[in-house]
Amino acid sequence: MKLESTFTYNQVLEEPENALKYYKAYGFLVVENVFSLIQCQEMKKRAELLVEEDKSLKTIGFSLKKNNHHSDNNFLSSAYKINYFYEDEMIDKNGNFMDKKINCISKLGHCLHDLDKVFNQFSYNKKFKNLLNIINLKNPILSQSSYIFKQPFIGGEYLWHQDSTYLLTKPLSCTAIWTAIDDSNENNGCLYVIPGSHNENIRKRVKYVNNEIIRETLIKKDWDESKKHPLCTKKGSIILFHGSLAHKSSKNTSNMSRNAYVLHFFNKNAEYSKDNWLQRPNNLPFISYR
Ligand SMILES: O=C(O)CCC(=O)C(=O)O
Repeated sequence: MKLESTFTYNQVLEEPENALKYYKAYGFLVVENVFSLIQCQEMKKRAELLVEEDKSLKTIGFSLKKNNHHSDNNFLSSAYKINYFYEDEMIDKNGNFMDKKINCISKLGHCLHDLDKVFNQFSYNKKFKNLLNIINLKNPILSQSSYIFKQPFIGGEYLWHQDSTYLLTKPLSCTAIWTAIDDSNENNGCLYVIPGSHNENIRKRVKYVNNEIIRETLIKKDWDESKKHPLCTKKGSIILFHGSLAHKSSKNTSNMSRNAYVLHFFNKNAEYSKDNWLQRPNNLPFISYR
């Protein structure tokens, strides 16, 4: 099956074995027209409203490059809240926003799916359940949601990573669904993947132990840039991918935004690592996917 192949939602349902074959070969699936343009607009408006409602005048920023956002409370408490993460380059040394807040925002995370009524409805939808079922994730639990803005000329780079680095289960089961809220291309920061890398081991582990974020290198090897494959998507499409698949996105160098809504799932029957940074309090347990 050709690497460039994409599927429609109906094709996946009608020929699930083809979709599964593709997923097993490459570690991801691009499924078009999962959401309508109106639904994408609704999510975008909602995310913008949430930013408007954030009354903070200062922030601690969000470093994608240095990865040092892990160590702050804003990050840890986002396991059970909707927190705001801003672009480093849009925050001055005193923590003040250097432009309108909407131009400084990097992302919202990581509990939109359980705390916001609009995102709740889009997150727990039947289509996701069916798609996950086809790739054999039969009892999905939704652990984390991020709304990524990648604003024109500002939205920063995400370095190569595997999502199981952050969301470890035994056996591995972390799976992502990335929804394009805008069209994405190589200029505005589309996702790049290394096809087939889902068969490799996890190279890094980020965990939270004794009140400290620990970053471990398990395999000291860089991802091979020459193997990168861009996934340019139309708004309303999704990219479903394996938690071991290496992926990244570049800075947005265009005048078009590249918003995306990203969900991370794991299998209810797998053991969720007690060392994962994302731990939910007793009064807000993970909800089984309906
Ligand atoms: O949307 C992006 O630019 C990157 C998202 C990503 O890598 C993730 O959520 O794991």
